[in-house]
Parts: sequence; structure tokens; C-alpha cells
Amino acid sequence: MRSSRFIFLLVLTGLALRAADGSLTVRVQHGQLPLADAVVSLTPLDTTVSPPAVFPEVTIAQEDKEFDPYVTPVMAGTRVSFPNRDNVQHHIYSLSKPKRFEKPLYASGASESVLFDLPGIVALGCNIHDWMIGYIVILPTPWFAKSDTGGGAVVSGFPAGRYRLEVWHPRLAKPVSREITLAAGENPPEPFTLQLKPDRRIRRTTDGRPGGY
Ligand SMILES: [Cu+2]
Repeated sequence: MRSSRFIFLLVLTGLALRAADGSLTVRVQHGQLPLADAVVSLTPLDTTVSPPAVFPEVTIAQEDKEFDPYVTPVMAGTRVSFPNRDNVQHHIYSLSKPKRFEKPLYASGASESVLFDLPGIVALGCNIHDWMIGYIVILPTPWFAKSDTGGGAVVSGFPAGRYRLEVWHPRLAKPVSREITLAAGENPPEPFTLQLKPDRRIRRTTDGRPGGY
């Protein structure tokens, strides 16, 4: 469909690096509009990343028959819990390569966790509610951020050096990456333009599905 193809403009602004603690601010736009839920990551090319002593706790809730958040970036090695905050049962699954799993019919209030140890994209679905879709972006680096409703993402805490800058979004046909060198006083890299594919989420009626579950 011609109308479903959009230009996706990634604008990198306000690069500011201190000696031991870099910070990169990225603005992700869809035409003139800010685009939320893009994951921006920096993977070092000259050094290896050692895993943190303790991984932060990450939660993806099932709430109002949706996955919340819709997109969740984590570092490989992170355990994610899936609490059911609805008063109906859910049956979540992933058919994605980095982690295939299934949590059959589980009830309100229940929470189960899954370890995501391999980098890649995991798409989450629910066997009961077809429209439920969520993504886990598993990264080989601790330096990443997700764009907010204003399209802004701030990656911070990385040392100066050479990085692979990657951008992923549910509506990108393929992930986009480029090599950049981030050093104190450096200008932001040139903006780049990406192609988006249609939003795959199924639209719900305002009151959910008639006679729903
Ligand atoms: Cu469900």
C-alpha cells in the first residue's frame, strides 16, 4: 500500500561527551512528527562489554489486554517478569529465535519470569487476545535508550570510542546501523533517513472486543 510507506528521519542532536561519561541525544522523527518506541543502542567496536554485577529488574505487564510497555530494550542476560494485572487469563508466547517460550493460560495476579540471554528481537503475542503484541529488544550492550513520546532518546554512561550505532523500531523493515566515533567535542553525525513499514498492531474498538474474553 502506497499510503503506508513513510519516511522516517533520524536526527542526532546535542552530542555531549565528558571524559569518562558520554551522553548521546537522539531525536527520532516520522516526517515532522516525533516517533516513540525506537530503540537506539551503542555497541563498542574496540572493547568488549563486561556484564553488570546485577541486572536491573525488568517487568512487562499485561494490563488492559495489552503488553505494557509495547517495546522493552534489555541487555542480554536480563530476566523479565510478566505480571498479569488483568482480571482475565492470558497465554503469552514467543516464536522468535533468541527465545522461544510459552506461558500457558495464566491467571490474574500471576507473574512468571524468563531469561533473555541471546541478542535479537523477541515478538510477544497472546493466544487469547490476537491484538496483543509486544517486543523485547535484547542487546549486547548496556548503552541503549528508547525514544519517548517526544521522539527523544538519551544514551549515557559510555566511554569515548568507536561504536556501532543501531536503531530498531517495530515499523522498520530492517534494523539500521552505522559506525560512529564518539569523542569529546565531536559534532553529531549526519541525520539519516529510514523506511517504515505499516504498523502491525490490530486496531481495537474503544471498548475492546465486543463480547470479549
Ligand atoms: Cu491476553
